[in-house]
This record gives sequence, structure tokens and C-alpha cells, in this order.
Amino acid sequence: MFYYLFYSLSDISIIFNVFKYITFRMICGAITSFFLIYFLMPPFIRFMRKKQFGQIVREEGPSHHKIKTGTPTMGGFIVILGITVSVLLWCKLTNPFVWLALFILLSFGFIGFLDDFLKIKRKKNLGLRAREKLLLQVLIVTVLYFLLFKTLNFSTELMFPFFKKAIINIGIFYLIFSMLVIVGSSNAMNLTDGLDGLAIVPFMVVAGVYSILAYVVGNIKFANYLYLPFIPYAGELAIFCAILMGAGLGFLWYNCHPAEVFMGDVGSLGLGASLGAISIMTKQEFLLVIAGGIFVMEALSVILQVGYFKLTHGKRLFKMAPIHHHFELKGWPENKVVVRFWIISIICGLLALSTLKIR
Ligand code: 57M
Repeated sequence: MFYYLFYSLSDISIIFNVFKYITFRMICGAITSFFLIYFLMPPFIRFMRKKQFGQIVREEGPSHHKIKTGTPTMGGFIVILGITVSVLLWCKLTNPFVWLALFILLSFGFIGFLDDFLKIKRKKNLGLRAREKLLLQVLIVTVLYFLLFKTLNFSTELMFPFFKKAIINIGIFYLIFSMLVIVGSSNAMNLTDGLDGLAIVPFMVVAGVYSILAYVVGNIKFANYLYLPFIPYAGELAIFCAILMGAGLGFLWYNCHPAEVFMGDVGSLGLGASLGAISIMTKQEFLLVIAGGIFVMEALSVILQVGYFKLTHGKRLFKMAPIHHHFELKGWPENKVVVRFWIISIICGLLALSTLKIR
């Protein structure tokens, strides 16, 4: 909104010209989302405590998690609210990619909200059934597919890191591929969100990587220089990703150990899915596996654990899955697990960016 409001004033004073620049609106968007969440989270936490809408901790968890019972959850509602307001203020609202990213954030966030609400209402860890969640997620990605690939005629060519000439047109199979990417990233973040601050920093790292990627592929000079596809609408997603980073910082202020609030499924499903959607709209899906290495590691640990458990009729590969619990049960304090996972995440983000030059 500010883009239209102030850029049109640039013929009165050159100073308003600055609203044209993506980098300026990235910084303003990130600061706006940070402060919105910084100021809105405390009253939300007070409200949730007053209503006694707190976390129900699973029985099979590490024993020290029991003290977390009652911690206000669904903080992701405030995070998504802060992101949405900042996007409406700082992004160009005629850009269809901005609306598609917002659509995925809000719709997956709504699935998480339903799940969280049911758990709180039932006072049990019993939200939506897994197949209900999956069906809703598949339906939402199908709508995205038709809007992106049919209405906007977005290319169904698949790009690969390291190989600039390797381009495969997968046509209708992009529907299946989009489901894998978006549903996968959403649920991987959901599984990762199991310790104070554990999910939000890798989220910010991935959002940071994609703010750079979106800026590059949205700029024809940089895209050509790096042998990347030029994607006209992608530039505004750089602002969207910067807003995600600012929101992550705002949430981390209250979610760092000992957490005053958890994001809930409303946060983990919505935020995780938005990263998946952005990776598709920037045509850098495979880089999500590298930049989001922590999320991949956490999801893989669950798949391996459950598979091994079934194959060996009860034996475990890890002390517990997801893998952050494995290290807790090995005796690592919670914060040690979290900070070390942050370090790995930052290295994954740097590796992802390095592939831009190795092509
Ligand atoms: C998503 N939710 C946390 C919080 C957060 C198949 C199996 C691997 C599924 C998996 C599962 O269902 N996980 C659910 C993870 C939960 O966090 C809530 O959920 C939201 C995110 N979706 O925002 O509202 C608990 O995580 C802790 N937490 C923090 N700080 C935070 O900032 O401490 C969360 C955020 C919270 C709190 O204790 O209650 C969760 O872990 O449930 N199941 C599991 O992850 C369980 N693992 C398991 O069953 N492993 C078995 C299987 C694979 C055979 C095994 O390895 O033998 C673990 N869940 C819990 N503790 N709570 C077991 C340990």
C-alpha cells in the first residue's frame, strides 16, 4: 500500500523515490513485522493464560518436557497476523506472487489453527486426523497449481542446482511435485518445532536465502549473470521473505528458552508451507533441501525411525524421533541442542547460496 501511496508523491519530492526500491521496502517490511509481533505477543500470551489455552505435552516425551505443560500455544496466529499486515503495507499488491504466497500462508495456517483449537477444546493432544490434514493440504496445493500454472501460465520447467543447462519440462507432474514440496516443507517444520526456538531460526535462515534468490531471479541482469531463469514477479517475494525474517525475530524474542509461547500448528504449518510455495515461485525447489537441511534431517529421522521400528518389530534407530529428542535423551541440555541445530542451519543456508556460483 505504501508503494502506491508514497511513490506517486515522488514528483513532489525525490525523497519518495525510495519507495520504488525493493531493498528499501525489504528493510521496512522486516522492521514492521518484528515490531508488530514484539508488541502484539504479550497481550496474546496474557489472553491465552487467562483462558488457560496452554500446551498439552505428550506423555511419551522426555520427562523434563512435562514442566512445559500449560505454556501458551498458537503464537503463530500473531506471527501470521504480523506478516499479513506488513505484506499489505510494504508489498506491491498488484503482484500475483504476493497474493499466492499469502494464500498458502493463511490457508495452511488455518489448518493448523483448526488442529490447535481442537486440541485445546478437547484438552487432549487430539486435533485433526492426519488424513484430514493431508486432504486439506492437498486441496490447497491443487488450487495453487491451477492459479500459478494455468491462470498465470507459469513455466512447468524444472531447474536444478549445479547444472545450468539441466531443464526438464514436467508438465502436469508439477502438481504432484508442488504437493511434495509444500506439504513436505509444512510438515517438516511441524515436526522440527519441538524445542524452544528450534524451528524459528532455521525458518529465518531459509527465508533469508530465498529473499536473496527472489531478488536475483526477479532482476533480469542478475538472473542472466548467474544463468538463472528471469521471473518477472519474483522480486516482490524478496520483500515477503524479509518480512518473514522480521516476524521470525519477533517470535524468537518470546520463544527463546524458556519459551513464553509456542507457535502451535497454526505457525509451523503456515510458515513451513510458505517457504515451500516461495521455492516453487522462484523455481529453486531443490535449494530448499539444502537451505532447509535441518528440516530435512528432522523429517528423515522420523521416517527412518518409524520405518526401522516397523521393520524390526520394535527396535529403534534413534533414542527418540524427531532427532532433537535423540540428543536430549543423550543428555544434551535443550539449549545446547537448539543452538547447535541453529549453527548447522546457518551452514546449510550458506551452502545453498554458494551453489549460485557453482553452475
Ligand atoms: C509436532 N509438536 C511437539 C507446540 C508447537 C510420528 C511422530 C514423530 C510425530 C511427532 C508429532 O506428532 N509431533 C508433533 C511436534 C510439541 O510442540 C507443539 O506442537 C507445535 C508444533 N507442531 O508449536 O505447540 C511439543 O514440543 C515441545 N516444544 C517446545 N518448545 C517449542 O518452542 O518445548 C514445542 C515448541 C510441546 C513441547 O513439549 O508439547 C511435539 O514434540 O509433540 N511425535 C513426536 O514428535 C514424538 N516422538 C515420537 O513419538 N517418537 C517415537 C515414534 C517416532 C515411533 C519414537 O521415536 O519412538 C515426540 N513428541 C513429544 N515429545 N512431545 C516425543 C517426545
